[in-house]
Amino acid sequence: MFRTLNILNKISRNCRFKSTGAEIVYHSLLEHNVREAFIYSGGSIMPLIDQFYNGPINYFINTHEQNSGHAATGYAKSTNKTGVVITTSGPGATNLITPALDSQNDSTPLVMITGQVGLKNMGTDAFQEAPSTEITKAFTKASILVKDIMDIKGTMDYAFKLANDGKKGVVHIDLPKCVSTNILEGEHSNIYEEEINIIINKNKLIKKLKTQKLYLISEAINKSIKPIMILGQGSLGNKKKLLEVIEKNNIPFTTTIHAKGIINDNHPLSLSWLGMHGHAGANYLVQEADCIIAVGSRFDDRTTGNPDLYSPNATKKKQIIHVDIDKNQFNKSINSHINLNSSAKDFLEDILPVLTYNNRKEWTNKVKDFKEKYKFRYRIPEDNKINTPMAINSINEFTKNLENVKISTGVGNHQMMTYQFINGNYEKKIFSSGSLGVMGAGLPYAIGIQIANPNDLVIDIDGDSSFMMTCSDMKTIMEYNLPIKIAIMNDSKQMMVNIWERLFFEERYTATINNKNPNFTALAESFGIKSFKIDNQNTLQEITNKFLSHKGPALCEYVVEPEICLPLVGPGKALDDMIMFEDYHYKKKNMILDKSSVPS
Ligand SMILES: Cc1ncc(C[n+]2csc(CCOP(=O)(O)OP(=O)(O)O)c2C)c(N)n1
Ligand SMILES: [Mg+2]
Repeated sequence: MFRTLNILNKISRNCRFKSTGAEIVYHSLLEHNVREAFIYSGGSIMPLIDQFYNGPINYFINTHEQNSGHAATGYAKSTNKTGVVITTSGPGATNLITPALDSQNDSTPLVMITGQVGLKNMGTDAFQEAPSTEITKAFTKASILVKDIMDIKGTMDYAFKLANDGKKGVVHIDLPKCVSTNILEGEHSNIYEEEINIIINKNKLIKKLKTQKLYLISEAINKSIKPIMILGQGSLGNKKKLLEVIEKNNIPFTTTIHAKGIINDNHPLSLSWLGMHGHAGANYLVQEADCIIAVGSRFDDRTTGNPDLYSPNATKKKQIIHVDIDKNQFNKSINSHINLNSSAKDFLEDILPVLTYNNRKEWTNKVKDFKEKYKFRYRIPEDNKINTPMAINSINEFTKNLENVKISTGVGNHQMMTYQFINGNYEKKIFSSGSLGVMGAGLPYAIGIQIANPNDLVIDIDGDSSFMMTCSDMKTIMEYNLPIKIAIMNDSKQMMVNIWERLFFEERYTATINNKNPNFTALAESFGIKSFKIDNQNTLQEITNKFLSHKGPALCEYVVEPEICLPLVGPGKALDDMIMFEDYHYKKKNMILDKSSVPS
């Protein structure tokens, strides 16, 4: 701490007396409380990277800029901090596009700083030149090419403010090499002062405008017979107030994947999570509800099914309510009848006093029935073999009563099954790429999560294909001796897509079968990572326990039988038009139904 202050003082002195652009950026990172950053070097960014030499900010190097971006995203998702990723120009910047879009789409605060060729060389197809801000401005909250050293400080302040304002997201700063090596002669400009004031005043204004809408919302909820609250990522951090609201008015709730666990899945009013592979009870009752209250959720198409067929009763009654901090989310996919531009926190505080008690016995009983009736199911394969749900269940057995577990996933069936079979007893327990759905995020996410939460048990539950996309980052685990546990569900398939080929492409299996996979355990050992392998039921729990109790980094290959993930809302179907477990497996004789498949 003392060392940090010293450096801050020294740099602030330097800022007044001839700081370089790179020094100003580094100073600003310290001012914004950045203590960890994910960086990857290269020519144009060297002046800034050089600032990290013996400096107080811990830096981490992944094996690819995409991984650096995902690690910064995992870091930010698992904390209330802003992720910071710094790369060079050209390929360094373009390699960041995928994680930046992932971060933006999942509302994760990320400041990405890229090097750029000198201003005079821009537009000449110079070595390692890319039109970086032109590419990123299509999806970020702001993409700023800093042309003058005077503007660096103001730009950095604005970036951290904007990334965390309202619906959080990505701000990209592109830093030409001449700007980072220039020396500031005069004062910092106040280039974004006005924008920062607008952000501050906008938030005050939003608060004032709400009264009438709140009245309409309370009327709708109070008279509703079958309300459901849909909780999204924007509602995280408000467990206490949420409990008061739902319990006072007996409002059942369901969540998106990101908000799973915000209130324990075991709560009697919980319908678990909803959507394409979500809890069938939640999907059925969202369609039956007469009032939908979506809080901090943007009606992502994975959670609505066919929007034209969405919640017909609530639509008819004009009682679809959308509360979101970002008014641009209103009426994007689902037309809502009452929109409230508010943070979840303010909304819950304001609505609580105007709700009246309502016992809604019939509706809440139905919720309990449906929750039980449609609990997630899986089969037990023959010949003592295991499948992905069984493997995940064994991980759940080990972790379900622990408090500091954080799990990342790849994208695919294993991801959906993780949400199905891991206990949702607290928020921010499972992290995955929800909106962009990018395979390969699991391992670098876990790295960022472990760095941000050094004392937690961090597990990456990955698919064989997802893992292969970024597995070079085992080197990063080895480099920093991060005690991450990698659980690979090896079904030798891109199973999620393979199933779609089975269901919707007349079983023409194309490009979804991994005929050959590497020897995962030998691969892990070559990175100095302890390895385990499980291919049968007898050793499943025992080896899982050993694997997860191992002190350092470890990888376990689960050799799993391919398994379909159900329920499934097919393309173009209404949310309650699902392929159900019982229907799909009816008459299948080679599998035994597991009656006790739901974790408590
Ligand atoms: C970068 C990227 N490319 C393609 C896809 C499309 N996709 C979604 S799931 C999936 C298969 C995933 O396979 P695996 O990681 O083995 O998981 P499994 O479904 O087998 O559990 C594919 C190809 C994607 N989501 N991300
Ligand atoms: Mg697979």
